Amino acid sequence: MMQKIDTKVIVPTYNEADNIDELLQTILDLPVPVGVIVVDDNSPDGTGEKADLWAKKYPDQVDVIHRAGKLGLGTAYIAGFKLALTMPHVNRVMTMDADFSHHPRFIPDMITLSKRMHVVIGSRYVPGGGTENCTWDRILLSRVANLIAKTILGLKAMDTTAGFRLYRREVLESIPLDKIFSSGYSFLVEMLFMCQRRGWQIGEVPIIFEDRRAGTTKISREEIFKAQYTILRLLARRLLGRSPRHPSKPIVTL
Ligand SMILES: Nc1nc2c(ncn2[C@@H]2O[C@H](COP(=O)(O)OP(=O)(O)OP(=O)(O)O)[C@@H](O)[C@H]2O)c(=O)[nH]1
Ligand SMILES: [Mg+2]
Repeated sequence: MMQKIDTKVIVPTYNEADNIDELLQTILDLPVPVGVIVVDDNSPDGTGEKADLWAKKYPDQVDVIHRAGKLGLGTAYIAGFKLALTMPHVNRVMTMDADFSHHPRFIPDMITLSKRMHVVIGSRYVPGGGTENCTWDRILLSRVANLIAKTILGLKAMDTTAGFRLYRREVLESIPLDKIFSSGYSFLVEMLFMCQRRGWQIGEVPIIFEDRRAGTTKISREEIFKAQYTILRLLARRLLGRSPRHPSKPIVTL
């Protein structure tokens, strides 16, 4: 009998047709039982239809959410979280990019650490982690965004903008998903901010982040501008808001 799938990986996609088949194959081949929820925003390149074929072939492991158009990374995660939480035996929900920047080979380590930690980050900035083949401007963007999130918002994790994450069910259930303001990339910082304020234990697993294998970037100037706004908004909340519900807990690295 097949092991019950207790981990779902949410993969938001927009024009990832060149990556999606290999990605799903690699995830389903992992030695741990994980399922996938693809959240596709009506990609013009047919990513959604490709994902549908996988869902048809592996109905227990693969689900696809189709949205009408490009509605943003943050809201795609939320749609995936909501579906995952309707599945009773799912007790961990992960997020990762479709472009192999986040390699599925790190998933088992992240699941292992989730036995002790509520939130696990696939992290570039802990010993053993790093980036490969990335251009200097991408590295700089990531470093600056990370430094800002850490200093201005007091986030304690080393990699605060990583989209490769694991949340235990109780974490997602503690967060008012509909009240998250950011719709795009800054969702990641906002989500981590909410996890830390609720006192959830946050751990990091080193990963090597590689530049996307195929396809093109979806980060725009508008996203960067919106992210700056999110940081200011969260800073206001940090300064004016209620104290955290739980005292903060230590960060542990695998
Ligand atoms: N559903 C959905 N997915 C999105 C949207 N924007 C980005 N994505 C997906 O989110 C993931 C991260 O986007 P990327 O463009 O790879 O962003 P990045 O990794 O920061 O930048 P590059 O790798 O340089 O392109 C990828 O799987 C994208 O296909 C969106 O609006 N909707
Ligand atoms: Mg990418």
